[in-house]
Amino acid sequence: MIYSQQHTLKNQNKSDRSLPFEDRIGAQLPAWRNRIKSLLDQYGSYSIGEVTVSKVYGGMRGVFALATEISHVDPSMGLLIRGYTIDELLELLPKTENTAYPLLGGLYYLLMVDEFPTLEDALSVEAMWRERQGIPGYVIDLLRTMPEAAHPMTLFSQAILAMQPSSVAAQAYHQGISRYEYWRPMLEDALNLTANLPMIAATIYNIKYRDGKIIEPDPTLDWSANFAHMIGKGSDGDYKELCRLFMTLHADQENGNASAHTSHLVGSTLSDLYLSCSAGLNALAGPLHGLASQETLRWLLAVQSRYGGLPSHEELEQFAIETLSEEKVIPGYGHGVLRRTDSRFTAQFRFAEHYLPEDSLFNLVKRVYEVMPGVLQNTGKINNPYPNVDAISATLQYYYGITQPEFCTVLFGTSRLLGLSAHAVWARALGLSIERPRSLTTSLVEKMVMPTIQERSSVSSMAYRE
Ligand code: NMX
Ligand code: MLT
Repeated sequence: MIYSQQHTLKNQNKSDRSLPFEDRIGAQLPAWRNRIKSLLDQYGSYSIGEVTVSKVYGGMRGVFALATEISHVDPSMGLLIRGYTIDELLELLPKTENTAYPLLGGLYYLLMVDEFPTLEDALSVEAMWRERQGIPGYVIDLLRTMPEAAHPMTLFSQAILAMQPSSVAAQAYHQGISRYEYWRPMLEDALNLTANLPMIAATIYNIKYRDGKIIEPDPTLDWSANFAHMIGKGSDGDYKELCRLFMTLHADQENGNASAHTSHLVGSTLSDLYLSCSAGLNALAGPLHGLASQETLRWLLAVQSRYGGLPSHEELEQFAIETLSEEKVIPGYGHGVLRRTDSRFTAQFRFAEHYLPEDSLFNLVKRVYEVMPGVLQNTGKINNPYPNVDAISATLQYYYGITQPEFCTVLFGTSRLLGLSAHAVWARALGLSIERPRSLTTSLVEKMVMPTIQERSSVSSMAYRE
């Protein structure tokens, strides 16, 4: 335990354990609202960063523009969920007997309630999910009508959008609920939606790659392992462990990454959770974001096919240089915030060393890790030449028979919606504002940075006129 030593498990008894799940969140809100209000009252006009011209044109990289209590990405420590590192989460989150990886019910409890879960808490979330299982038949019919060429991420986003008519929050809003109470029906939607994510993912998999038959969830299995069961892999104990690990690692990544930010933006208009989560998935489906897991696997398979096995270091370097010379990115490498190897990569690497040390694709992943940082460093422009979560995730899935590269992002999204839904509930609980930054034309930017003093002040006042 490194980071969270100061507060490890101390908040395990923060709220009254006899309170229902919703009230454990509700009990914390007055203090949170006061804390943020007094911060704004006293320090609202303090600057905590600078917006430069390169940041405006450079995807707002490095601009602190969002606040969330749920998670934070530290450039060297990596992801911290409620202050806990990936390794701490893997070690400390509750597990059931004979499993080495966490129950996702426990992680969702931590994301939502901000208290470190006991086994009982984790099991209570798993039980709430179990009670809410079931996707409407018309959603399955809709997925079946889609053409074979439809990407599984398109189906995933569509399925969630199609479930929107059942939004409890949308209905409550139309009946006139207070803005400050809106988080309660949002939480209801969050539980209903997240309960069904493994089933939605498995249904997509079964329609696209198996015989189309739907397998009902097994009530004796946990949320992650049920995905394995519903795609016909229920008897593969090691794959169920991988599902638990995968779902733990991909569940959240603060609020500024493209899918979280998209989902947050949509939710800030008071759109319901189905609308904002579907939008978030559309951002995750981009190759610079979650689709990189698919792209990595395709890249690794192309290397294998070129060299008929494990290439030498020199061959691999050559292949990478070719990819770069075609003005493509090396998928699975680089990051907008991290400046070290992603802790989520390392956790999956450890799993592979234990469960599939001889696998040829894993050995290629290893070799890429030896070669790629140097190659990328030599480009002279990359800020982080190390692997991210996607550099290995699809390789592990492939080993267990998920051989369709494009499906891996659906698994990423299945897990990530746990985080996005928790952010959405808390954003409404804290009454965060609708997002509405300003934009400028290049002429205005030029005038702002290259004018005489007199011109500059008139342009600034024009640009900032409300
Ligand atoms: N391969 C080739 N070039 C790269 C790579 C890479 N893996 N990563 C960054 N660069 C380039 C980048 O395109 C930019 O070039 P230019 O100035 O010509 O536009 C330059 O290096 C500086 O970029 P950075 O500031 O290091 O990275 P940035 O924050 O802009 O982008 C990523 C972050 C993740 C989008 C970028 O590293 C990338 O495209 N990686 C490959 C795709 C990938 O693995 N994405 C998954 C990220 C994790 N996830 O799951 O979402
Ligand atoms: C993520 O997990 O969302 C990725 O690492 C992307 C990011 O953080 O920018």
